[in-house]
Amino acid sequence: SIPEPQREAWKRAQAKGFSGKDGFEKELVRHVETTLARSMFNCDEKAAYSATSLAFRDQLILDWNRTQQNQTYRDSKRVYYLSLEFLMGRALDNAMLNIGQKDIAKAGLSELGFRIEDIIGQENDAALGNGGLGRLAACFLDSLASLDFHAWGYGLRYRYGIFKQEIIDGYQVEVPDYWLDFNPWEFPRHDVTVDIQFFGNVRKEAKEQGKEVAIWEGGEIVQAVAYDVPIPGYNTPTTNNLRLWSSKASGGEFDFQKFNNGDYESSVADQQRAETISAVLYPNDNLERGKELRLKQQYFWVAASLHDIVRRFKKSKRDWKQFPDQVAIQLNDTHPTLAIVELQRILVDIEGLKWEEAWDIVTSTFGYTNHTVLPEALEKWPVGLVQHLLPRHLQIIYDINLYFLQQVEKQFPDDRDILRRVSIIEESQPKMVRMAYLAIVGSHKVNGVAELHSDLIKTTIFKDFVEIYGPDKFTNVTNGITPRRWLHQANPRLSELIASKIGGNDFLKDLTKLNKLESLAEDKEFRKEWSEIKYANKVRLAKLIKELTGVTVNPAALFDIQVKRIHEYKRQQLNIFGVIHRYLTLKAMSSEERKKQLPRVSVFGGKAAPGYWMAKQIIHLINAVGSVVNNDADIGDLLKVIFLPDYNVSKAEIITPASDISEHISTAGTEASGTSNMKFVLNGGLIIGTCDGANIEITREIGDNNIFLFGNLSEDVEDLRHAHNYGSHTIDPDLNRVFDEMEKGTFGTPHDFSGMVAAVRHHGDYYLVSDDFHSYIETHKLVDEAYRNQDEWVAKCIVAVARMGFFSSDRCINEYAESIWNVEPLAVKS
Ligand code: NBG
Repeated sequence: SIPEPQREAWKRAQAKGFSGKDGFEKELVRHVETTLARSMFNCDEKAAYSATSLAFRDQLILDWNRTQQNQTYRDSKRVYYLSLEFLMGRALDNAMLNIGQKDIAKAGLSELGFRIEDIIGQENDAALGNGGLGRLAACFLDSLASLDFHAWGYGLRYRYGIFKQEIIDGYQVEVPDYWLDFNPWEFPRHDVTVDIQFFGNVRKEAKEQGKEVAIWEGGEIVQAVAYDVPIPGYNTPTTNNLRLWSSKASGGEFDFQKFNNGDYESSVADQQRAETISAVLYPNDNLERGKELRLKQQYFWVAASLHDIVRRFKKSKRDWKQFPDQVAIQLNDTHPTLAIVELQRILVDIEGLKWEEAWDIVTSTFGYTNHTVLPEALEKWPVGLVQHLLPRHLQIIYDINLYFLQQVEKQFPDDRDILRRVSIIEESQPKMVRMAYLAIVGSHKVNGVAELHSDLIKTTIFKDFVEIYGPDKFTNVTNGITPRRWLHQANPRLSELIASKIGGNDFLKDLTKLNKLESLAEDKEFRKEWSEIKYANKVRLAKLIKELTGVTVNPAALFDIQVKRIHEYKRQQLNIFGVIHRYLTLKAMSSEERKKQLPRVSVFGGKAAPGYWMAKQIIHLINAVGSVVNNDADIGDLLKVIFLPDYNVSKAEIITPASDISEHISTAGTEASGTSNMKFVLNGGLIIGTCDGANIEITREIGDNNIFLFGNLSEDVEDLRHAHNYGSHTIDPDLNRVFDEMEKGTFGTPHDFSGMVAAVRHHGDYYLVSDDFHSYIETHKLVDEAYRNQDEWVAKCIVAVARMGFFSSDRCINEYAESIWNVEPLAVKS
């Protein structure tokens, strides 16, 4: 650092950031004219976006520097959130709002000839995630910074995020997402690199006093380069860091030796192979496919992050025993489980600690969050693959398992079968490493993400582990969402109305303050303002629908929305079958009767994993139904069916505030939590849902007369499935009518949809579509009836919003901090 006598000069020259509208305009124009080398004669919206972002990035980075210096100086315990996905969406709007300068930017941009919405709209989403799991990580980062926790996120800097979805002839087509085109929100740290080793072999070397050390050598080295993304807290100078690793061939661009020897192609190939590691996000939600490259991604990211964490710890010259007092690492699902093994390796092989001592440190450091009970989503890696890629790690996994099983054997001497059941190594053909078991054994706390889910993991997939460790190791932290993005940013008018009625913006930092709204539910004037905002939000969505699909929808109709990844367990098929049923019912009516019906718009959105055939069929059916219904003159505005292409975070910000009712209709016991359910209710929409995930707690909070629940309960699912397979399985007659119509070709070639029909009629109806169909249809009738009474409907919405305080991700983060991480917030000192 700079010697004392020169520091005064530094301080005089210190960067200050802009203040006020004029200051902003100056910075914007400076960036246009110098950084971008343009002028007022060729500054288009893209350039104005770039310059605005650069101006705000400068603001952020000053706070970032201050926060990081402060955190280093205070040297208190830090939280590290390891997640393979961070579904951040756009950054500019969020940055402006969190640092409280959006009004300035709006005024400045307008003076310079731009509309702020157009500028915000230029940004590509940072789509480094699939669905709920990745968006949860993004909400957590916002809360950690907003609450002044010392916390870093660690992830991968994918060159391609989740694919873009186009709908061509009613089918999903995947297009690569070139999001890094221009990204002002990241700081490349070419000086922060870590060499990551793969393959090779392990040799034991004798040391003094009969000790042995394992030496992992040979193989190949890939370089990890850090890219830092500043995470601004809301209304606080705290600006935390998200560090994303990018892969590069070690030793620079390419191997000059090979190049000089004329082997140009292979030197480029090496470089490309290295860069492949961080090239693409795996596009599966709730599904694991054991691909070697995925395992490489996991180790690459985990090893780079741990190296960084350990390097930071070692600077403080503390004893290793204090590591868990300085470091809490949260594993977002099992994807980063190798971090457990890597830390044990660092401590034993490199730092020379005894196994037991090291293992105590490791298990006190990690916490593991489980996000699913679906068997197809539980990660397992073939032993042979791990052996080949990470030979030393496999040995350590075997040792961890050995000590663990010895302990279990002592504890349950009479239960021979338990060892087979809980072993980290599954004795199958081929043998597999069970990552969830490894994560449990290596962590001090395991949590689920909603009450029902946390109960289910304790009684089903992790039952034996509750016996072994006792129930206290297992806990629940119900998910939440950040009210900054999901209310203030997505629904500015509603946020403003609320602020004006309950005495200011404080609710954005303490969402329980919304409860002051409750008394206004009966206030006629307030209800009117509320409805006007909802209507305006529906107009905004109608415009987007028109732009993206060409279909005109009536904003006065009831908007019924289901947006999320397409998955059989989430049951978009139930929804579209229900829509067909509605269509058939309308068709069968006289025109007089039709006039009495409530107009509806059914909106669907979501991506299907590229290899998920059934999910793609569902998308195709929705589009096929849309093209029939939307063009049927008998129906007109009574029913419109929309599939919105390329659902992502920035579209969610427009869709969510526009819903009257949204659908959260997973088969009971399958959706761990869901988080869009919370977003919709917080934006003044009611929900129709099953007794699953967080729907149950939402009901408890907002009251069961403000939610439309239907369907079988999770405790009955197993018996129903059993009955389908071994008893008689009669299909709901209304559903049969829907199927008959599909088979008649009403919506195009019946063959295109035969898989979906067969899944229910002939293949055991695993997701209980037929069992829940009747109550689903009946509940939609109740929705229609309730919507007719607008006064009551709006009152319900207001009461529901007033009672949503619990679902802020701030509450979640405080729970993690207290019950899992043992950390307290520390504001930046000026
Ligand atoms: C998902 C669940 C959702 C939950 C999010 C966030 C995975 C593996 N799980 O229900 O399906 O809301 O995690 O916890 O993506």
